[in-house]
Amino acid sequence: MVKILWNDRIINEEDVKIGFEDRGYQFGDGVYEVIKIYNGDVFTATEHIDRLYESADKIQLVIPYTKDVLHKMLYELIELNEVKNGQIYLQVTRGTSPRQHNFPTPAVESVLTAYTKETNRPLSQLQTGVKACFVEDMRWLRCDIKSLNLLGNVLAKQEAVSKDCFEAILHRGEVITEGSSSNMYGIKNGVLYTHPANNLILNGITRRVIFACCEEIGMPVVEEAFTKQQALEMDEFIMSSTSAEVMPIVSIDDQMIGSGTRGQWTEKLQQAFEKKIPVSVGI
Ligand code: DCS
Repeated sequence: MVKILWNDRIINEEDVKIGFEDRGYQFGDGVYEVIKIYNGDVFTATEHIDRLYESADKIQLVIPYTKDVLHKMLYELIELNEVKNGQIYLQVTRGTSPRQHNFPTPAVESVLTAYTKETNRPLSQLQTGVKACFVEDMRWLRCDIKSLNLLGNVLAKQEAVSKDCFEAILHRGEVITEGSSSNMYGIKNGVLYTHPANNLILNGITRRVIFACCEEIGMPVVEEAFTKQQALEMDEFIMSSTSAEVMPIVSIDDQMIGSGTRGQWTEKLQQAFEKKIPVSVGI
């Protein structure tokens, strides 16, 4: 029986009751996280939980449990569901109350749900790399918040998939921001370039792990926005996310990047990343 974390209780899936007037359902009024489980251990759990509370804070949503309690509940959940390798999806909404745009008056309890899922690492794509395409970034101006409102991201990913691409590279005008569910980086002459962590992108947890990896392998990081044209002229290109890890992008809009295969710096980064995850099955 699959167990779900529902507020501060872990219960059977069929016992979870979500109101049709849940503000997450009606407005996308809430925040979420996707966290990776490697070898029964939650990877970068503290960073994800911290970012969840930061996102909640930015939309004035109160999570009525301490970070510590949430941390313990997540461990309990993966133990009960016996997940070895997979992920946790966790979301918190502003609760259930008669539909009105402004916050419920009086305030209601937020609604937290978290569940686990077994997933495999994308091992072959980490070697071969994936195709991407440019898509105009049509999202709002608070992309630093990991909000449940994902329509802009959903439409961008759909456009990419319809073009047989793994990911959409979003751009505002000529400037690359990030992916529909990932961060984007170009590598030129041994330097890693990526958009600064401001309101236009999500400050990815994998992005932070990549910065640590860059330090270890002696690769300078420049947090500066670059253009679509500059992207096409990079020696190597990568995207990162909790599920995609350090993923090579070998073509954009059917134009080859560098040699059109995984580059040497990408491989070094992947190796450094691999050493940080609790299980090493090789890439
Ligand atoms: N940018 C966006 C818009 C994202 O949705 C994500 C993660 C990232 C960057 C990368 O952040 P992490 O490195 O912290 O994962 N998106 C999650 C999602 O919705 N599915 O998988 C990861």
